[in-house]
Amino acid sequence: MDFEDFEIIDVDEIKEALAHEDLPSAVGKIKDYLEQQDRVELNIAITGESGSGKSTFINAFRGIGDENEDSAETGVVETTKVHKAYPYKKYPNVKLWDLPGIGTPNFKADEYLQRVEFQRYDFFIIIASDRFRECHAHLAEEIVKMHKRFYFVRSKIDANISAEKRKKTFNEQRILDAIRKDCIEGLERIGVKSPVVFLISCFDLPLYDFNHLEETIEVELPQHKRHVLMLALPNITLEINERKKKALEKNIWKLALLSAGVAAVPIPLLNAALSLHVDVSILVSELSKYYDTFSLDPASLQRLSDTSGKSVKELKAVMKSPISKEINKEMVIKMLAGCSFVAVDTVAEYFLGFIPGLGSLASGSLSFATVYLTLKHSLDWLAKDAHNVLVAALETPV
Ligand SMILES: Nc1nc2c(ncn2[C@@H]2O[C@H](COP(=O)(O)OP(=O)(O)O)[C@@H](O)[C@H]2O)c(=O)[nH]1
Ligand SMILES: [Mg+2]
Repeated sequence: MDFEDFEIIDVDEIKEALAHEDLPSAVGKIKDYLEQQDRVELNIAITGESGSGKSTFINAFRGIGDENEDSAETGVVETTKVHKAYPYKKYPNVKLWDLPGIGTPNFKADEYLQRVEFQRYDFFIIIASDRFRECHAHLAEEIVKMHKRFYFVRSKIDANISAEKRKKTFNEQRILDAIRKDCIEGLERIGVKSPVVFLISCFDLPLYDFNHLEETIEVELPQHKRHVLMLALPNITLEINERKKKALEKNIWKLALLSAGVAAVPIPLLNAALSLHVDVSILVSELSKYYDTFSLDPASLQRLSDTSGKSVKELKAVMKSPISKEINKEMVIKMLAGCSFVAVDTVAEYFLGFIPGLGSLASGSLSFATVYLTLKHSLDWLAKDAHNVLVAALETPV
């Protein structure tokens, strides 16, 4: 047990949660909170000219290819005039909306926004794949007028780079700067203050500004929406990997209290006299969530293999954690029983200091501490595995 295992704990948050309640009612509240957290709605509108790469962006942002059965259709001539929702599979309340193309001859931004029911969306992503145009300006202006937020994305950067590479004077940074400048000036002309433009290639998201885009959206979202976006997003950069870990860490003490606080089944410990009272299903579902959010599930590994050129076997070879196999009840019970007694004791003692009544729970502080440690270590392991998988995928073959 290292001291750093405690650093993730927001003691004030725990004290605050328990300040006006006895433990059973606090546990009830924590249960509601966790359930609601996963049900938060988030609606993201993706708009831009036809052919700008909206549908491709939607697939990439959902971590799927362009040819899955529920992918947004790409590369086709857009005829549709309706907006269509693409929910995340594991978080169906988080939806990306494919909006009809803008910039058609009679395009009117205000009518367009009414037609796509603009109130629904938490924010808009405007995608341009070429120069900044009048239709972008009109739309951005109108979105702001409706008191909504937009993020301006310039897509297909890879195509610009490879076209310019043919020139003798090729300089990547200069091209990126010029593209950015064109869009920024366009936005400034309509009065946007300090506009930010995100350069992206949907064919290679980790390059360029994707990370910055994701981080900016996250910071600007209300707290309760941040968490679900963070979990839903595919794990595509080392920075996102780290932020996912931080988001999940915050829930560990809540889950431990919940698991130890509800009518739980006794699990005998190897060293006899004591038994734990733990709701194992809470752990099974949380650990499965870790897998999914770190994109370590078979479908995500396959997709990473397709895009990186590394075989699934090569990617799996760098997953070293003891739990990099299937998650089930038996395996969780084994982990709980295998927790070091000394470490559990240290954690229990630490928490007894500010969770009044913990010792009096039927299951007691021992169960709480064991679940806490099991989740904490599993999260550390899986985040590390995911980190290694990303690094392996990025490595160029020798
Ligand atoms: N090179 C490159 N092509 C892209 C990118 N994004 C989309 N495309 C291609 O641009 C075309 C139009 O994309 P699509 O997503 O269907 O555009 P939409 O009409 O806005 O939905 C397709 O052939 C895509 O493969 C990108 O980032 N880089
Ligand atoms: Mg489309």
